[in-house]
Amino acid sequence: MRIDVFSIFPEYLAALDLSLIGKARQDGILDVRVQDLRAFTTDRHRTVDDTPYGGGAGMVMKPEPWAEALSTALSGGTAEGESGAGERPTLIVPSPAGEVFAQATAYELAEKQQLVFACGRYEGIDERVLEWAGENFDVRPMSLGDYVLNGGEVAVLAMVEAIGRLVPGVVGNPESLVEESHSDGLLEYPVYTKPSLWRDRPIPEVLLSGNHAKIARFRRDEQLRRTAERRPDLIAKLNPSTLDKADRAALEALGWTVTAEAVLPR
Ligand code: JB8
Repeated sequence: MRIDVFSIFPEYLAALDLSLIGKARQDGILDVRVQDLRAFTTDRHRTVDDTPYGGGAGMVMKPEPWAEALSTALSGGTAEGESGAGERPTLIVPSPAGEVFAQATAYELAEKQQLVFACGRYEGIDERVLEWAGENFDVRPMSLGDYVLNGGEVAVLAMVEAIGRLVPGVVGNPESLVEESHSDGLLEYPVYTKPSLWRDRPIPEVLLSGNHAKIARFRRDEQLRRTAERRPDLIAKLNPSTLDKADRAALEALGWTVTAEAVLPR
């Protein structure tokens, strides 16, 4: 997978040299290209911003450097070539006004040949850049959640990590991708390691029983319990057909009603 990132703070993206994603780059699985947006300016002061039409606080990113920068992402090669035979690259624009980036989004984007990330700063990028880019890219304004960052860089770090780890070969043991939070619509169960007694705190006894069915049931009940406690919105989204008899009993005990159609608070 090719990943292009444009930012006026390319040093922010240095974290992509590290850990799992850094290793995948070394191994040639991820082709990550970070570029400084200011390299695409033509004036003495390398200007990337200007005042907003219509007035208001702050500055807006000028369209011209963005057009020059994004054009370079349309050449330079992918595994599939660049003849127009393959799919359009996806242009992800971090924005508090974007669609929410979720695990399902990460799975969807992990299938793409090329992702391009445009990191805005100030009050954002001139809207015409997104309209113009639509001629050559599948444009996706994206938000990590309902809070405001100072720019797109931190959001890109999060999205590249969430997507990159789903690309085949990036995570050494792909089984570790199966049993994790959100993959079945529930939060993960709690985990413990040695020592079995630590500062007067034992681990749950069932985990020492060797009874694998009982351990699986304990873990599933813990997933349901903490999801109901912390993320009732996720419980309400469960498909009742994915719930077995013990799941239903656990949810009823937690104050939920399970019908054939839905899971509802009682
Ligand atoms: C200027 O909160 B965010 C976000 C905030 C931003 C820009 C991009 C993303 C650009 N402020 O996701």
